[in-house]
Amino acid sequence: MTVRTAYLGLGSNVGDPPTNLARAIEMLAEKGLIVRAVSEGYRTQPVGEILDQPDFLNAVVAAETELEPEGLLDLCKSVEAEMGRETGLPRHSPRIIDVDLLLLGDVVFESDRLALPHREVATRRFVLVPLLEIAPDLELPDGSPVADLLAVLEDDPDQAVTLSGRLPFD
Ligand code: PH2
Ligand code: MG
Ligand code: MG
Repeated sequence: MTVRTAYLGLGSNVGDPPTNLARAIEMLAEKGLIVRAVSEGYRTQPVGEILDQPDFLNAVVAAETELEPEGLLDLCKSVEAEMGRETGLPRHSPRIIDVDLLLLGDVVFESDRLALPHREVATRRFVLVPLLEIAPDLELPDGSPVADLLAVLEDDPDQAVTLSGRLPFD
């Protein structure tokens, strides 16, 4: 078995987002992930297909795991389901919790359920800012620096990302 570092992107804009993110991270650990780093929370403007919805709280977690891509995706989805995330809504609807698998070591993977690296890594400030906070020297599987992706997006006025502070862990 290979131990890899996974980077997970978390987001919430329903209920109490700081509590929701903290609870999701606790559940990831309860389900066996070894959590190594948690970014601060960032308040972010909605991006994507539904812009008229509350701001999100986003964060990124680094965790070690021996799981392969689909198994780790199942674990992330089980956290969403157990936290009561509604299913069957239109894409990009408001949600109590979203747990996205961004990167898993240097794995490049594609199935009908999952792509690694996650496609949002390259284009979303709400992913890149917290990711680079906890892993400033991170590289994509092709060896390109993740920091270079943010430099390209730095000036996008429709993707405001504001530091919100530490998440409420016990
Ligand atoms: N997630 C989406 C769509 N849009 N916007 C922000 N700011 N943060 C998110 O986590 C987010 C989003 C789909 O998962
Ligand atoms: Mg998402
Ligand atoms: Mg998702």
